[in-house]
Amino acid sequence: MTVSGHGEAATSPLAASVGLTDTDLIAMYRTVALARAIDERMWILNRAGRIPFVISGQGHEGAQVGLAWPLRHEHDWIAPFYRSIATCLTFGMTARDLMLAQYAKGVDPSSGGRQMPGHYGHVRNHLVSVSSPVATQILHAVGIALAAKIRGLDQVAVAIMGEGSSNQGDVHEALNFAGIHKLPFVFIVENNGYAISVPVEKELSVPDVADRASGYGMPGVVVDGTDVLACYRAGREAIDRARHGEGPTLIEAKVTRLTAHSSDDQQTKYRSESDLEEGKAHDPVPIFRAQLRDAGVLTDEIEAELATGIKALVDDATDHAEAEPDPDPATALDWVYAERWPGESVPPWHVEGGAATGTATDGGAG
Ligand SMILES: Cc1ncc(C[n+]2csc(CCOP(=O)(O)OP(=O)(O)O)c2C)c(N)n1
Ligand SMILES: [Mg+2]
Repeated sequence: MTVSGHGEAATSPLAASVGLTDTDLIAMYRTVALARAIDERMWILNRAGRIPFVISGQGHEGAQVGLAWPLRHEHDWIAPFYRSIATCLTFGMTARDLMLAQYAKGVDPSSGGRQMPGHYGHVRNHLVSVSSPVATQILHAVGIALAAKIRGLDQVAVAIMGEGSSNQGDVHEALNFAGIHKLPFVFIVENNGYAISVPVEKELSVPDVADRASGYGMPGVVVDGTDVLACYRAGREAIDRARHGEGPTLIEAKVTRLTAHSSDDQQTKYRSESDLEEGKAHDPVPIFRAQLRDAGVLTDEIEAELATGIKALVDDATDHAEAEPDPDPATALDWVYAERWPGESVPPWHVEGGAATGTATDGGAG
């Protein structure tokens, strides 16, 4: 089978164990690997002085792809956070979309260059624009879940953040409300053991964020964030529960942060050599790759085809973003507040009549 052989539905025992086909598993791996390649390119561009700031998803990609995979595209909703590169790819954003945001170009679909770097969003793909004050997105997502329930839309809303952010007061209010009203909502915490330089022992008084779920009357699930298929199973179960009116779930994925907090941080100041080495053993990319090779799903031929395709996509996204014009400075204050749009004019970034247009997805279940 080749990557392009989508017509074939070969099913290895590994794929069958999660109710997917080998084609699905290869598409998942491709999204994980594409997210990593885009992320690595961003760091190079930052060091080369081309983009001002990188906040990385490296180490989180496996959990992000597995957990978001069962959602319905352009139907369900995600309120992501700044590390959600692989989540955004899984849910329909393209390499070009992400790179346009990094370069803050006029046609950047996240915000037309108005947002902070890493604050992705996409109208057509139902990705809510990231808010800089951490955890505020959970209230947006719970509000969407409430609206979906009232309107009978069969939609599920997901909020995603780190474990440090999950200590904010907004989270208590949101989970309490979602639990009381049995909303179609899933709360995903990507626990990477740090909130910038603060280690998890100084963030939580309990071993797991998921321990708190019972206080809100919902299941709390801990999942190994390096195990893409375990994340897929946990995500599917929670999303099915939410869609069938059984209420919200809290999923905590244990991940590792392979980079500094951001390109403005130096993590060797507060992390030991052994901590950093240990992190590399929890890198989801080689772990998923080895699992798929052992299962006979990934072959040399497929890997070579994937690698060529991913490099071409990242090169294309970089060249495209480099070539696009910056936003017109005269419009800097336009479309920031609601007074002009949708009432008077429409932002020029991939939006037509309130629904974004855009290109075919690079990642995700398609
Ligand atoms: C309300 C608020 N307080 C502080 C910050 C500064 N800040 C940005 S990211 C971050 C750490 C968040 O840690 P965590 O939630 O564990 O996510 P991680 O970055 O580790 O993925 C902090 C404190 C902020 N953006 N908003
Ligand atoms: Mg963290």
